[in-house]
Amino acid sequence: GKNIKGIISALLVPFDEEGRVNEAGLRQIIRHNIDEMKVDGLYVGGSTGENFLIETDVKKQIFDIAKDESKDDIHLIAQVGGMNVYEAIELGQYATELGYDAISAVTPFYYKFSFAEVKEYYQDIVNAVDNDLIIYSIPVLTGIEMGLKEFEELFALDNIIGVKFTAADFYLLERLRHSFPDVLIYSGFDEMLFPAAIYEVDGAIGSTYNVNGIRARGILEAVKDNDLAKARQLQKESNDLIEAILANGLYPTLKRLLQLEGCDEGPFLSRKPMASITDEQLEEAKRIHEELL
Ligand code: NAY
Repeated sequence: GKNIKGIISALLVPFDEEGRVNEAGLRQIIRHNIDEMKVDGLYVGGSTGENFLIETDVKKQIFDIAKDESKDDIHLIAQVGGMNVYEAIELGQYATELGYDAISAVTPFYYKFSFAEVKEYYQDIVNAVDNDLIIYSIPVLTGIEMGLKEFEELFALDNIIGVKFTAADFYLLERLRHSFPDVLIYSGFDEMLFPAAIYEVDGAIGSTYNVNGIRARGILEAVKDNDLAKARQLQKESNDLIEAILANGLYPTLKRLLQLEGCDEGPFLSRKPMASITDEQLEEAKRIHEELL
């Protein structure tokens, strides 16, 4: 099996006024993650990458750039899922040929899919793609809730090696960890990394690690060292930051913080219909950068 552990940033993608990828800026963000945040990996094509707003060929372009810039220095996970299973397969095969360590797929959303439909979706992807797959469970955005029994059925499928668990259900997290010691479990809510670490997740995948990766690593290490006071303090500092970022607009603020950290090539806009940053938000981002980062 693969050893994809630790802090994994959900990669942010900067766009220009026409909605095109700002490649130079994207390369800077990738370098910042590797060189400054010391991340163990990147999760490419997640919600954080505004992935559900872009065309298939642009998704491939982003997979290309992330691989080219990071070479073999860190783990790369390609999020390929969505509502179009044929696209998921095409993207999964594409990322696998590029050398991605694993693929990941969100549960299909918008329609209220039954668990049987969700399971077949994963079966179809793993049958067609020669790579390991990490389930992406985020019920707050997808409406797809799965319990222990459903996860057990999915983990029984060949090549499904893990789950990105973006939920505040620590009872389910404990049951999963206990029941599947060999499955890779990633914490998906950055503001809850400390409690997830206590339940011995293998790592964490999240948006704020693009700027807060060092504190996040500190949380994982402090829990491993049984220094709970230190871990709690680092989570408190992280949450002061995350709270302010969420209140100011998650993706625009994270992109602005990256610019203030020196990723300065070209526009760092969001892709429509997501709004780009306003003057007020810019001011607040500056304060956040000075006082909380
Ligand atoms: C991705 O890009 O798909 C993710 O990593 C999702 C994880 C993030 N969840 C959401 C809903 O955005 O990192 C978290 C989240 O941004 C963070 O915890 C702040 O709430």
